Amino acid sequence: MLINPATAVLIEIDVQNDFCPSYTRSSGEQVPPGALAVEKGDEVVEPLNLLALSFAASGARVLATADWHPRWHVSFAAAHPGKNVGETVDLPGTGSQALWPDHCVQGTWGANFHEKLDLRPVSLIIRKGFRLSLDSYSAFFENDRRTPTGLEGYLRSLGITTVFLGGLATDYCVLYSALDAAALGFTTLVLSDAIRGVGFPAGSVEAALDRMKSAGITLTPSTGIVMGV
Ligand code: VGL
Ligand code: ZN
Repeated sequence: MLINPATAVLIEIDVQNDFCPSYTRSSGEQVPPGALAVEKGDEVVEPLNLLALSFAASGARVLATADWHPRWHVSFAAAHPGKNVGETVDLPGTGSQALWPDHCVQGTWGANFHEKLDLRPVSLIIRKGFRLSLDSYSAFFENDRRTPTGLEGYLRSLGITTVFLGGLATDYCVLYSALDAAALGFTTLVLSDAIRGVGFPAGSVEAALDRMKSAGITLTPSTGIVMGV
C-alpha cells in the first residue's frame, strides 16, 4: 500500500505503562505490570516504532495520545463509593461510564509511555481524560461525544486526509478514535498487528473489530505500508 506522506498521519494510542504487562529488561530487571494491563499490550511497541520511523523519514507526521487522569477521576471505581471495577455509572452528559482501576494518573509512572516506545518521531502528544468529571476514550472527542480534543482541527489545518491508528486498547481508545476519525471523513486504517484489547466485557475485542469494519474502517498490517508518491 503506497501512502502519500503529505496527507497521512500515524497516531499511536495510549502506549502507556498502565496498559502494558510486566516484562524483563535486558538488564534482567523486572518491570511491574500496569494497573490496567492489556494482555500482550507491549507487543504493539515494535510495529509502531518501525512504522513511525518510516513515516518520519518520509516527512509524514507521527502523533501519540496519552490517557491523563487526575486523582479521583470519574472513571475510577474508587471515586464511586460502593462501586467496583467493571461496573458502570450513569453520568450527566456522558451516559453510561465504565469504571476502571485507578490508571494513568497524571505525573505517575503508569501514565508514562512504555520505555521502549520511540518518541523521537513523535511531533505532537495529545493528552485526554484530564478533566475530573469527564472521561475520554477517543483522541477526537471526550466521552460526552461533544468536547473536542483539538485533534480534528490540527489534522485539517495540515491537509491530512488519511489516519493510521495503532496502540491500546483495541476495544476502547483505539475503537472510539477510529470510529470518530471515520465519522469525521478521514480515510481510517487500523494496524491489525499493532493493537491489543482489554477483552472486557467478554467478546469486546471481536465486537470492536466488527464495529470498525461496519464503519468502513480498514484493518491492515503495518508491514504492508510504503511511504511515497
Ligand atoms: C483506555 C480504559 C480506560 C484505553 C483508557 O486507552 O483504551 N481504556 N481508559
Ligand atoms: Zn482511562
